[in-house]
Amino acid sequence: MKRVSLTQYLVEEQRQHNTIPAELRLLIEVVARACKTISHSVGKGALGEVLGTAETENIQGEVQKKLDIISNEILLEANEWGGHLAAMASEEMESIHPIPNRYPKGEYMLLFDPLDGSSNIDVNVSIGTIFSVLKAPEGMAQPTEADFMQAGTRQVAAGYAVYGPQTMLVLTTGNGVNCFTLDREMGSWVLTQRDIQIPATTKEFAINMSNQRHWHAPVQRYISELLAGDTGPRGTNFNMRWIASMVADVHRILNRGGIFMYPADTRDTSMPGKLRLMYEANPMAFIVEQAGGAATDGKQRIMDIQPHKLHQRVPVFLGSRDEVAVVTGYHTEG
Ligand code: P6P
Repeated sequence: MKRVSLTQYLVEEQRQHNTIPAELRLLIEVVARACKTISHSVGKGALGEVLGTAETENIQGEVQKKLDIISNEILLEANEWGGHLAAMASEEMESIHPIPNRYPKGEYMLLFDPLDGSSNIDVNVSIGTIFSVLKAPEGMAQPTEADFMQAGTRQVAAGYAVYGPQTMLVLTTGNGVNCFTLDREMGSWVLTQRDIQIPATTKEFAINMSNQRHWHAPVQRYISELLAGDTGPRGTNFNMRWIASMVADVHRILNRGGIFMYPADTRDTSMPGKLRLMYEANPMAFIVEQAGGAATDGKQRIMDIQPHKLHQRVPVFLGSRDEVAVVTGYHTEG
């Protein structure tokens, strides 16, 4: 197959769909370059003295890994000077990060989880970077958190990099989902999968089973039916995978179908589930829907949720659309 670079793909998309203005193309290329740098750091492991914890906690109250902080810094420094952003927001930072006054400001806002799956860093399991792009409100002066409170349907781009056996970049700007593989020798992203489509049905589910005793009734019922296999109402056997890196689980689902779930449970009346809406659930929901899948919080489309807080959490059910419809149906049945 003729090698198509990320830049060529973005230029051709702009010609065909007029949905990637030059400033957005610059933003995507800068983020992709930052992901290359993160991939390089991640790949060094112990040799780069980047493993282990940083003895600090983030806003989520999670102990930060050295690579969490390194990845966050890489994304901030790469995106500050280009003139394409008005502000950034990160899982690793309590408040938003306005562009310093010494740099020009642009019309986009970038949100990211710089290194998702941190618990896997020190044991050499795939991790990733997730990002979401919103437009800054017209006439915005000094950006505030309120300017970021836009539903997922307002995203103009979303993507993730997965740092696994290959380093891959998965991207949507609203016209399907495309995948690029990092050519480490050339240092370039090469288009390797066009217009990924998630199979509508699946026999594979992803959930952290250790939380089973805490699940609400609809999830209890749904999972017990999957586990009953061909002896139960589903009449067929299901397989289970749980990598505990959302990026890696979603990448598998994009390629072979499946349903990923991180439900709310009886422990967290105030904190519905573990995953964050703005920089995990929304970008992944955009990608999954663009690949023909579905993404709900159990009752409504994730991308329709009106955010109220930058770091708010949301229950997540996403993947093969027919399977998401089953578990959503159990929630709406009550
Ligand atoms: P658990 C990683 O910390 C993460 O945010 C997601 O990437 C992943 O799907 C989930 O949490 C794993 O959670 O409870 O299984 O460790």
